[in-house]
Amino acid sequence: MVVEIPKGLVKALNDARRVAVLTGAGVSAESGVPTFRGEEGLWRKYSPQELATPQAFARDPKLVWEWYDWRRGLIAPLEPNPAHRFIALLERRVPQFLLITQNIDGLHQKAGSKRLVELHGNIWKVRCTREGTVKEDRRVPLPEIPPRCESCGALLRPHVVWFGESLPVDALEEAMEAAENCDLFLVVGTSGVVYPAAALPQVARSHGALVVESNPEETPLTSLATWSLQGKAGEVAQRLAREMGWKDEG
Ligand code: BV8
Repeated sequence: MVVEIPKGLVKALNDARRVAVLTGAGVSAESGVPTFRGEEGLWRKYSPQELATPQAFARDPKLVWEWYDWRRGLIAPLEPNPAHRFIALLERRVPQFLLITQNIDGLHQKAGSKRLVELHGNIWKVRCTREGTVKEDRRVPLPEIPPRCESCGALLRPHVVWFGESLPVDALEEAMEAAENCDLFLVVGTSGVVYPAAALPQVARSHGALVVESNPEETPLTSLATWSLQGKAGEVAQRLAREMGWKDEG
């Protein structure tokens, strides 16, 4: 399906001084990372309540870590796709930019994005449940499950935000500020059902920003969008880069 790029969008992207981008699992789908709610989504086999909550971790840390260890093994060899690269390119071409990702896979960083906040943490970081210290840990597979803190022996947990947990305050504040002040807000590959991230496009819209959505399906955010590009993020990105005359340096 060839996605039509509206002329108005090309002009808006060229004129934009402040751009904010919100991404969800869909931006990593073409890299091979399963989404949460799709056909073969992660939640079909497991329910979020069973695995992505502090209660689940308290009840069965081994089960929760088996799920994360499996996801880490799956993600480790994967590469960014043209959508990640387009977003990293966009960052270098607009005066003010912020990428707000809900993803924990680290593929935006791998694509060269620098100005980003991770609203839901990062699967490559672990946190000591006793000391609160956060470390990067890229061991795949983990040598022991559940892994323990090498300095105090307490359980380690994934440094991600589970349901019912608050988002990192500074990341959320930075995201809100960007949504309130941007003139263009791109939403890529999110089902728009998880809050407070899903509220950001509405914040941008109500502060006068143009909102652009890239998603093969309609979402609760589609009605907010000035332009809705119904297609896969990687394909839309390549079409958009071509219309903008930008080469994908990636
Ligand atoms: C909080 C990290 C305050 C872990 C995740 C009732 C109403 C409203 C809100 C709530 C409610 N009950 C509870 C809440 C709050 C809750 C919430 O929103 N629940 C929802 C389910 C109703 N939120 C929270 O708990 C948040 N915290 O509110 O704190 C608080 C404090 C104390 C007590 C109470 C409240 C914390 C939420 C963070 C949860 N952590 N992940 C991990 O990953 O293991 S959420 C997880 O789902 C992801 O991180 C992601 O952010 C989120 C949303 O998923 P998406 O990224 O959108 O992915 P999804 O699969 O859903 O969709 C993929 C999309 O891509 C689809 O649209 C598809 O069409 C599209 N797509 C597919 N292929 C492509 C594509 N797009 C482009 N190209 C393609 N090729």
